[in-house]
Formats: sequence, C-alpha cells, structure tokens
Amino acid sequence: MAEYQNIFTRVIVHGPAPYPGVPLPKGDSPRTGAASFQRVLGKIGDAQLGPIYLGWLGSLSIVCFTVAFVTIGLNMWASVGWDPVQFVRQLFWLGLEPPPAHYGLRLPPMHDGGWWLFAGFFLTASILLWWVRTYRRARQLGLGTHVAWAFAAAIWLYLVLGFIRPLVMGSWSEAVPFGIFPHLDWTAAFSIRYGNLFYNPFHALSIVFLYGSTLLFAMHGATILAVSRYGGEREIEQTLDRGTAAERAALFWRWTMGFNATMESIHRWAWWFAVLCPLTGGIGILLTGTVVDNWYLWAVKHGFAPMYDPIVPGMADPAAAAGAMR
Ligand code: 07D
Ligand code: 07D
Repeated sequence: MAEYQNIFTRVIVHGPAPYPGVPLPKGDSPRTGAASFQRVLGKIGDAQLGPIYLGWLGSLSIVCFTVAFVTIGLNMWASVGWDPVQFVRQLFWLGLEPPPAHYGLRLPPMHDGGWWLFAGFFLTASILLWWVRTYRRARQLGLGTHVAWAFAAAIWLYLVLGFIRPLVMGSWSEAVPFGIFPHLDWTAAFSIRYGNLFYNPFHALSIVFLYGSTLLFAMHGATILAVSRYGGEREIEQTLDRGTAAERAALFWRWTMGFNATMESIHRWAWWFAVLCPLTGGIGILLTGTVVDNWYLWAVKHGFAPMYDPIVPGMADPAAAAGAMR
C-alpha cells in the first residue's frame, strides 16, 4: 500500500495515452504541441506535459512580453557599453529607469526614459492580454472566473505602482524602474521618502494577508495530506457529502482551536487572503504622496507613534524640520 510520508508524490497515476482535453468549442484555436509523460514532473504534479492552448491572446501576450524583456535587456547591455562580460557580472545591478521628473507625463527622448515607457507599454499589454486569456479559457471550459479575478488583484497593485499613481502624481518618474536590485532600491527609497511605510496601515494590512496566506496554505495543505489516507483529497465530494476524512479534519481543528473551516470555505479563505494582499497594498501605495506625505507624522497625529521629543528630550524631529520634504 502506498503511504504518504514524503514531500514528493509517491504515486504517479496516468492512463495509457496522453489526454488532449475536452473538445474545444467552435471558433477556438487548435491546441499546440504533442503531449508526453515526464516522470520528474509526475513527482511534483501531473506527469502529462502538454498540449498547451495558445490561441491569439496567448501568442500576442508572449510576443509583447518578449518585446518588453528584450528592450529591457538591450538597454541594460547598452548601459555597460555592450560589454558581454560586464553585462553578465553586473546583471542584477543593471536597470532601465523611468524618465527624470522634469518631463512630467510628457513623452521623453528614447535615451532618457523613452525606452522605459516603451517597455512598460509592452509589459502591461502582455499582462492584460494574459488576463483576458485566463478569463476566456475559464469561460470556455465552463469554469468560474475565480483565477482571473485573483490575477486582477495582482494587476491592480502592478498598475498602481507603475501607471495609476504616476498619473495622479503627474510624473512618470514616480514609477518603478525595471531591474532586479534597482526595483528593490526603489522600494526602500519609497518607504524612506514617505516617512516609513511601516506606519501606513494599508501596508500593515497587506502584510497581514501575505503572512496569513502562508499560514492558511500550510494549515490547509497539511490537513488534507493528513486525512488523505481516508480519501480527504477528494475535497469536493466531501464538501457535499462529509465523509470520515472531513469529519476528522474538522474535529482536529475544533479540538485544537475551537473552530474549523469547511471543505468549501477553506478555499474561500485562501482566495480572499491572497486577493486582499495586493488589493490593500495597492490602496496603501495610491494614498502615499497623494493623500499622505509622511506616514510617520500621520501616525504621530493619529496617536499611534510617539513624537521624537518625549523619547529624546530636546531633540527635534528631523521629518518635521523646516525644509524637510512633506
Ligand atoms: C514565485 C511566481 C514566479 C515568478 C517569478 C518572477 C520576472 C522579472 C525581468 C529583470 C513570487 C519572474 C520575474 C519576469 C525579471 C527583468 C527585466 C512569485 C512567484 C519567479 N517584482 N520584490 C522579486 C517582480 C515589486 C520586492 C523577485 C515583478 C514592487 C522585494 C522577482 C514585479 C515591490 C523582493 C520580482 C515586482 C517589490 C522582490 C522574486 C511587478 C513591492 C525580493 C519574485 C511586475 C511589492 C525578491 C531580487 C517572486 C528578490 C523580489 C519580480 C514588483 C518588492 C525578480 C515581476 C515594485 C522586497 N521581485 N517588487 O518570487 O529576490 O514572486 O528580489 O510588479 O526580495 Mg519584486
Ligand atoms: C508586485 C503584484 C504585481 C505582479 C504582477 C505579476 C510577471 C511575471 C512571469 C515569465 C507582490 C506580473 C508577472 C511580469 C511573468 C514569468 C515566469 C505582488 C505584486 C501583476 N514589507 N513595501 C509590500 C513587507 C518594508 C514597500 C507588500 C514585509 C519596508 C513598498 C507586502 C516587510 C520598506 C511596497 C509587503 C516589509 C517597504 C511594499 C507587497 C518587513 C522597504 C509596495 C504585496 C517584515 C524598506 C507593496 C502597500 C504583494 C505594497 C509592499 C511586505 C517592509 C516598502 C505585504 C513583510 C518598510 C514600496 N510589502 N516594505 O503582493 O503594496 O506584492 O505596499 O519588513 O508597493 Mg513592504
């Protein structure tokens, strides 16, 4: 008998021939590629690889992503004088920056932020096309559109960071640069510039949902693995017809913490936690610099951060000094 004692799947189940999937409705593109079975993939998921449905939305999205990716790469390479060795050595530090502040929302020359706008346009087009694809594929398969709406929550944060907030602030220079460490530098600088993002309650909420998502994911994954010997992985059947697996899982949590989610509701918990992370985060970023200029002073005003003065008598708060950025 197979026992689930390993982090890897021990049992790889597949039929005699690869399954191409249900027939596609009229007007859909054909699926691409021959399907095959891959043992290694079977260890972490389904052993069958392909066929994939590309369609025109998928193909166009990949083209747009490639244009953005190659534009960013070429600009990075140009920034080290087309030296291939330096390109590889400095790759993580290289970046493509948005236009300087004096251009506002005007179109800058290509070498002074224009390539950033160009790449951003194609990256955004690629992400939006991929979103429509997730929506359309779900509909065509007769599914709900939960995946598409969860993805939309992430896209909301992305658009706030690189498009909506810069528009509201009146300058592309507010947006995030492309690059591995440059985008981290931007994140750190943003927090300092606006008086420490830790005092932004929406940043705090976003963290709650980020941490909460990992906790719920661990609790749910562990619970289902723990009752899989009783057929617990047949979650949907057990939603409608609670078997011994569902009963035991529910009892475990009711005994340990007095309350339990159900086979259905745990997935809604997971969905909402994941979605609320970028949703609240996007609200927090949009408020920054538009409604609130300094989160530390905001927190002092609302009584949940102490003033500098009472901590170090006689010391002026640098953020409140005349000439400080507000
Ligand atoms: C595991 C699913 C797979 C996705 C992966 C990411 C690219 C970018 C392209 C250099 C969980 C694919 C990456 C296509 C390469 C070029 C041109 C998802 C998984 C593997 N970040 N960020 C990373 C993005 C922002 C922050 C890593 C994107 C904000 C911090 C990766 C965006 C802020 C840290 C990355 C984005 C911010 C990272 C790993 C868009 C505030 C890290 C991501 C489009 C939210 C971590 C060196 C990961 C790291 C990291 C991508 C936005 C902060 C390169 C695409 C502006 C503090 N970010 N990020 O695993 O190691 O996600 O950085 O908005 O510590 Mg980031
Ligand atoms: C980025 C959504 C967009 C992604 C999309 C995907 C592709 C890939 C893939 C080819 C992630 C596109 C995908 C293109 C193609 C392939 C494979 C989601 C994104 C559409 N923070 N912080 C957050 C913590 C500090 C700062 C959120 C912790 C400091 C800024 C999160 C700490 C400073 C911003 C979070 C901490 C600071 C954030 C992100 C601790 C820096 C944001 C949530 C313990 C010194 C962002 C309101 C998310 C936000 C954000 C966590 C500290 C700055 C909860 C745990 C104080 C500027 N921070 N942070 O889902 O929303 O991101 O803030 O110190 O903008 Mg923070």
